[in-house]
Amino acid sequence: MTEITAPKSPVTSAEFADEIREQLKYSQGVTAEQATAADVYVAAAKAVRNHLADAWFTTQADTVNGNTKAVGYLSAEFLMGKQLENALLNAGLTEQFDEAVKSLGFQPKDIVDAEYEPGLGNGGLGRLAACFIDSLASLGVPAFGYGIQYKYGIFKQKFDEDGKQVETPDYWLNNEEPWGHIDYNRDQKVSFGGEVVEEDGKKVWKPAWSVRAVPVDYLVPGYKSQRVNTLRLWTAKSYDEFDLLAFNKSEYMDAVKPQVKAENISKILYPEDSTKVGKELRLEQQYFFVSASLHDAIRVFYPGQDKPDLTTFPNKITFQLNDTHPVIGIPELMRILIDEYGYDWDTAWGVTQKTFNYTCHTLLPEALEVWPASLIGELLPRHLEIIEKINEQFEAELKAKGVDEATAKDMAIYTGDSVRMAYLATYGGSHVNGVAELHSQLLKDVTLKNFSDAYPDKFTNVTNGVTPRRFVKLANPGLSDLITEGLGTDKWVSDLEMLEGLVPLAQDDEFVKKFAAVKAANKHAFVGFAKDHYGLDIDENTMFNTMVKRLHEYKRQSLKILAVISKYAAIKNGTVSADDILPRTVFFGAKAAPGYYLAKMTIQLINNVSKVVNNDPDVKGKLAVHMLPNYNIEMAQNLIPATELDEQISQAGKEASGTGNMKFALNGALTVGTLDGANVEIRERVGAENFFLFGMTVEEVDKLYADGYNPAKYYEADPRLKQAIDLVAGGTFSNGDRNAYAPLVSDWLTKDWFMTLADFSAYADIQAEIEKLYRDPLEWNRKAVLNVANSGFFSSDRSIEDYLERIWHTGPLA
Ligand code: C3B
Repeated sequence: MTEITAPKSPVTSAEFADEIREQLKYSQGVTAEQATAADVYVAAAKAVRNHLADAWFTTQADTVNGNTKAVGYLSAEFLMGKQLENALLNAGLTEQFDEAVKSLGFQPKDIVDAEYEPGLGNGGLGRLAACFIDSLASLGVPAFGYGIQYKYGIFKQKFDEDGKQVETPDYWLNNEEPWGHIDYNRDQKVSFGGEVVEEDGKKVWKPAWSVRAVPVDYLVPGYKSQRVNTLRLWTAKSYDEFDLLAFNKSEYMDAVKPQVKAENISKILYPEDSTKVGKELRLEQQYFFVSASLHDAIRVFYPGQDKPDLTTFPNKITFQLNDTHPVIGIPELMRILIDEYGYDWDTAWGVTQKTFNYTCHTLLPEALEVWPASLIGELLPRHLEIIEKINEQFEAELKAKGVDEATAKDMAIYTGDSVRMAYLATYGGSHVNGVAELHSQLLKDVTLKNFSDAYPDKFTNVTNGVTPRRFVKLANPGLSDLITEGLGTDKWVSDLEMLEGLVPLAQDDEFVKKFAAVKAANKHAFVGFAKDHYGLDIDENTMFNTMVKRLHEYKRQSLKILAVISKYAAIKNGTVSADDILPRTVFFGAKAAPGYYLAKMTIQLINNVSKVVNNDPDVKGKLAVHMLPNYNIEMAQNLIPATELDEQISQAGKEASGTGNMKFALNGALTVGTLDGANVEIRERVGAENFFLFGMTVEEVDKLYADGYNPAKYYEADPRLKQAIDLVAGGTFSNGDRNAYAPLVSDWLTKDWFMTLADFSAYADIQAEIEKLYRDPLEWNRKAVLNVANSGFFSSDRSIEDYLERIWHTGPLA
């Protein structure tokens, strides 16, 4: 084992300034005098990267030569956020950087802001992957993140004059991107199409076309672990850059066709999230990154070996399938073992099943991917054969277990028409986990019930977590300092359960007041951020109430906006006296999938409610509503620390976990929420008296569906709800146009699949309780401190520890 060497530091700030100058001169081609903030950002990024290089090489060597099994996290999304501050923190260079850039005539904040945020993920699932690789590195566990370096990430969101969402492409690679290192010499060939023939009694796949998968390596530095792991994102290149023959005939467009076809594979991130998509290109993407990653792992762990002993593969690395997106990896590893290395079926199956584990992130049946068999057959004919054979073996196994025929049919991986990827993952791997206690239970009881009956030992839970480095230490320096002061140490940053030590301080009024001052300062800072970024004027002497997440019906942004409308009407009509009105600013942030009609209409409604409310002199100073455009990690880092009341109001049984809820609690916001996903565990830990619970439970929801749900009944029963819906239907938020929101209104009144109307009264009622508490700042902030103190469990370090123990059976490098 190589000795662990510290990153190349410490350096003084003067030395670091010299390193930046050197990068400017030799890499950027500008002098320090000519340099702009954008130049200094790139130069500083490269300088930090150099400091991490030695630890990166050491970690790689130890990963390969040591005998600690590594983790391969296969994920179609990694929503990393900006890198510079995080890299500086983990390299121990934050102070040197601050001084160095000042000596070069810049403000540190301007340099950090010059970074363009990569948007290589949709939402929770992609951000979770980013938190997990941070925690793996911080715990010193050897790990690779494997994914795709999309040329265009999640779209940039703007709003037009009518308040409609407009999507524009995210040109994130338009400027120099200093973090990723493209490694042309470690490429992989990935093939598609063609046919399977028999040669000498063996199946041989003759693909029709291939693309070149080139890795782009990102360093993943651990916090105080001296370890630097690798995030390897594949980019697709063509083998035939140019068809000269076609070009000579001056058919230029034809000449570049193969290149375009190949490069299309890594061109764009699908912007759908938890909704149904089934597109050929998406399957191409999935196979592309998974095939390249599996081959890469073999290259890494058996260097230079023509005939490696791949029966040891599961001892070298365990692969986590992040949702169904990488599940094609199961037949791919079978194919590699059988076709490329000559193993028999049973040996290959043993290795494959030991290698993979599957995390399910949803409860919506439509979000579990199902591929048409015809599509797989066309694109990956050999894989379809293997899947058929896996299914045959599976059927025989079920029969031997005594599972009846009807049940076995329901469980089919391959139905003849289609392939159910969640079922393939469940059978083809060792473990299946949900992402919160409730979610894992519902997977066993409902979504994957038959599988859990047949294979009870496979199922387990790992509750999600978030990294305290980015979401507390970096996002909330004021609170971080206060925590460190309160605990007398900053060790909590890598041992978040230490926050419990703050519990007694919640009874210390002086400490609570200091906490309140930090929150006020964060609100003040956010007012500045909102002015700079959105041109908004926000009154910081109002309660900051936030709902940020993807726009989805089940998350029920509708419930929030209807309550806001109802509040607006009450103020306008004088049903509440001026003294009883608690001034609030409501922030929404949400992207809707471009093809998701009702979600986009909800955004439009929120924008137009915002216009009406914010321009109405009658409610000025009492209520303001803002739909902030382009919710992303940067906004989260600024808005979450400033928030006092957080909304987690999904229909019970629909949000697998949620991770925003954890970030808010850790930053001292109180939550109003349903008993859904990780809310349940947050409430358990922070205490029922420090959480605003409302709404139906999973059992009540099920019963109401079973009894027959009629939303109109609720509309008639609660005058506040009736009034709010009538205002929308009557054109108050559409310049008198009564048709503008007709589809939304009709959905509420006749369908309302996620029972927004049924939960409205409880939600509106609890507002009084919330406002009463808020009027007592000391008590409010005491509860907020208790939220912080009791949320240490929700560190992604703890999630990773759980994966290590329950699923991966490995640990840190020695
Ligand atoms: C999300 C779920 O919707 C969240 O409840 C959960 O916290 C995160 O995953 C992380 O586990 N999710 C997502 O962002 N995209 C999907 N396709 C499926 C689930």
